[in-house]
Amino acid sequence: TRRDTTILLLGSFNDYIVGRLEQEFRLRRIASGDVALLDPAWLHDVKGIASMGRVDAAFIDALPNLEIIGNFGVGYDAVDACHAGARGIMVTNTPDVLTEEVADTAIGLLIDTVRELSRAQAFLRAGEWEKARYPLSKLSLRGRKVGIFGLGRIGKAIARRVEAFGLPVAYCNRRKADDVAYDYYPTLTALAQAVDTLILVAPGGAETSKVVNAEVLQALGENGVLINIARGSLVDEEALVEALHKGTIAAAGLDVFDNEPHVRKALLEAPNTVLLPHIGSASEKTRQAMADLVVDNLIAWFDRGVAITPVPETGHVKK
Ligand code: 8YV
Repeated sequence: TRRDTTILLLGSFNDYIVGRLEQEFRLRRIASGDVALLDPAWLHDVKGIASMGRVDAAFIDALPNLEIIGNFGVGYDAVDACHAGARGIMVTNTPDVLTEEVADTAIGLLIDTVRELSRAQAFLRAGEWEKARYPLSKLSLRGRKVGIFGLGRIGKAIARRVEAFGLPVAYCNRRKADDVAYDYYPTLTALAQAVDTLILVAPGGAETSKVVNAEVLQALGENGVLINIARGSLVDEEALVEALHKGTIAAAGLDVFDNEPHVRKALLEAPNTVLLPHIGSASEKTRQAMADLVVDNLIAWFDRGVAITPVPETGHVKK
């Protein structure tokens, strides 16, 4: 029966998902997708994975009876979905349930970066207001043109918010979207040239690795603001640090980093930045909805032989 099916939990999940999984399955837990952590006594029992971290080809191959990997998050660049697909293993992610939350965070980060809300609060708390007024912010949202790199579900939710702010939107995407009227640019450099505010919402992985390089930052220009709520891997962080120091761009707001949770010192010390610890989807409400979708995918798979939200690379996989 399903309650005798072994699910392997990878990473530090919250109590809610652990509780739900314990109710529905037999659970094994390890800290990460490291083959050395697998116990030969039970690795043959593992039929499903619920994961918050890396699941590479070697790890997939080390589990002979694996059928499904449920990724906690809409971005699944940490899972080798192509390899899973080739091996007939299903991969699911958590789309839709976090779309509006992440879009809210992106807008909050944008406003904070441009109008210096966090820095102004630090000024007040340090008692500085008693002595002087907070300096006028050099930047404003007014008059900006916003470019969105990656016009998927979250990109569109951000675009709708930006439109409501009265700002024009342009985008770059693998293909032109036919359900929006925003200006389309086929390359990131062309988009950066056309706008002064660039919001990154594209998936991580090899295709987008370090696409925001010195050339793109140069194209964004001295009034430029970079916002990243996607993956740190999209940005050449060394080039970004240099661009911030030199004034090649004006400011950056980052929720994601190349080597999380480690944030490179040069970035912590760079001027005009707002840095957040990857909290885009991190409300109790949204994280619970994501957890439910991970568990519901596993239940659907073992009860009915179907996944609710399969990723495209494994859309063909049958139980
Ligand atoms: C992560 C995210 O899932 O959905 C995504 O792609 O980046 C987040 O919601 C979360 O940080 C847990 O790894």
